[in-house]
Amino acid sequence: MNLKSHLIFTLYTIYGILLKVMASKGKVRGISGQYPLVQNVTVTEGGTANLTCRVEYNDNTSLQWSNPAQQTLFFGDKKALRDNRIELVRASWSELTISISDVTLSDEGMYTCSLFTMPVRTAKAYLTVLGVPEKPEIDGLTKPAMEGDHITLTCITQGSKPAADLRWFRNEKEVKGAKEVNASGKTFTVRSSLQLHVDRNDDGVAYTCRVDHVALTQTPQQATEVLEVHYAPRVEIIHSLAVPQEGQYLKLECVSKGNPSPDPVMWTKDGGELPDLDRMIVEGRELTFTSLNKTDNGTYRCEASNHLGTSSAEYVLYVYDAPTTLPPSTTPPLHPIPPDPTALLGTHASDRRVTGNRDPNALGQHGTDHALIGGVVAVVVFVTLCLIIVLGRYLARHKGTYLTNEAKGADDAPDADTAIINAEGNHAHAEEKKEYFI
Ligand SMILES: *[C@@H]1O[C@H](CO)[C@@H](O)[C@H](O)[C@H]1NC(C)=O
Ligand SMILES: *[C@@H]1O[C@H](CO)[C@@H](O)[C@H](O)[C@H]1NC(C)=O
Ligand SMILES: *[C@@H]1O[C@H](CO)[C@@H](O)[C@H](O)[C@H]1NC(C)=O
Ligand SMILES: *[C@@H]1O[C@H](CO)[C@@H](O)[C@H](O)[C@H]1NC(C)=O
Ligand SMILES: *[C@@H]1O[C@H](CO)[C@@H](O)[C@H](O)[C@H]1NC(C)=O
Ligand SMILES: CC(=O)N[C@H]1CO[C@H](CO)[C@@H](O)[C@@H]1O
Repeated sequence: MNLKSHLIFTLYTIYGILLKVMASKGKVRGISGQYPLVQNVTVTEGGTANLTCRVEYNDNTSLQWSNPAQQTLFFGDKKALRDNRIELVRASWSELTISISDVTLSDEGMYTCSLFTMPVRTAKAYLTVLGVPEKPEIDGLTKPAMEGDHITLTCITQGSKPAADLRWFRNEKEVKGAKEVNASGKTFTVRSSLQLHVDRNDDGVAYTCRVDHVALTQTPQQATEVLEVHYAPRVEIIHSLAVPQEGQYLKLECVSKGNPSPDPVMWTKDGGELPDLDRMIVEGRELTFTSLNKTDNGTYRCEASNHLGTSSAEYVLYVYDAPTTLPPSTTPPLHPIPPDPTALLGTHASDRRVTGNRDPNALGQHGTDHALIGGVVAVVVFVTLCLIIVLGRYLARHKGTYLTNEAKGADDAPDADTAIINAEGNHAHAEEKKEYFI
């Protein structure tokens, strides 16, 4: 054996191995790539579904689509089933795509793509059809409802697949309902109920039932009902003056709420008819006094009713002296309720702030007046203390003139006393005491 023949043998061996490898590679590739590939499809009822079958490496072997009932739909580019909804989209050596339009729930199922190699290779694609929920309906509303009624609103939507979700909104704000799902054939009937104990606050309130579902991409389906609630009236009197004085103009308004609206309202004085219709004018819900007279004091009552009931409100009028006779501090207090000038000024100030207060004498406002007086008193006390300190220092420096200063101090004493008495909080008493001191 020589080297040459050895070399040639080796080369041939390597060449042979390479050929084998290349051949096997080609073979593996051809077999492994030659199978159909499909994907599951989801489509909304009434829509169009595309079924695509692909083969990566194909030696012109035919492809076929068949339906869940094993009927052949397309064999290559040849239509096999008479159904106008089924059409060919694309047929090539590597792809077979068909489309089903106007899809119904009965089209749902497993579709098969077959590649006619030996043996036949198949791939299965599941076509899911979504059922579109119908527009919801609200049941159980009594119109009008009476205050205190227990009512159950029920919202129903049919035809959803999968089962839809129902949500309730009370004037846009979500409230919780009780959901119940019932299967009917391939679709679902969904029910949601809302129990209400109706009161006057529900009058005019909108209850909306909304359907949430995958098949509703843009506009959600919804239904809305507006509650009408009948309730007995409730009245109150609003007055234009906190401290009515003789000669003034006074307006009393009978504000009534009720459904149906209670109309008209009735005014009485001390349980009888209004005595002086020249000065007491009734217009709609208002009673106006053109010029108050002391003889007008008494209890005024307004009453309103509808078929559900009657309600009334009362206002006690006490006419004070005219403001022109506003007495100076010299007037001695004669009445049990003295027309004290400071008290009058105080209530006047609060009058402007609380026009429309229900309390005729505005007693509730005394708190703020006390706070004001307290503040003033605090300032006075502070200033007085400062003066005492300054005075004390002054006295300490000028010990020589101590006696005369003591006399001066005695002079100042009543002022400081009154200031302290003021601090106690009773102005009228302070003034009385001042009078006694003098
Ligand atoms: C189906 O395929 C056709 C052609 O490729 C395309 O125009 C259509 O939009 C497809 N439809 C769907 C639902 O994918
Ligand atoms: C498939 O068939 C067509 C003619 O029908 C031919 O032109 C093409 O080369 C073939 N392809 C393969 C991969 O055999
Ligand atoms: C396709 O749908 C079927 C049936 O619902 C399921 O078993 C399979 O896993 C799905 N395949 C893919 C790729 O989602
Ligand atoms: C389905 O609805 C019927 C009446 O419509 C009812 O009697 C039944 O209880 C419901 N079933 C379920 C499971 O909710
Ligand atoms: C109040 O009425 C009485 C009798 O009706 C009358 O004499 C008097 O002048 C009236 N006072 C005012 C301020 O109108
Ligand atoms: C109802 C009421 O307050 N009546 C009074 C009206 O005023 C006179 C005196 O001006 C009183 O005697 C009444 O009691």
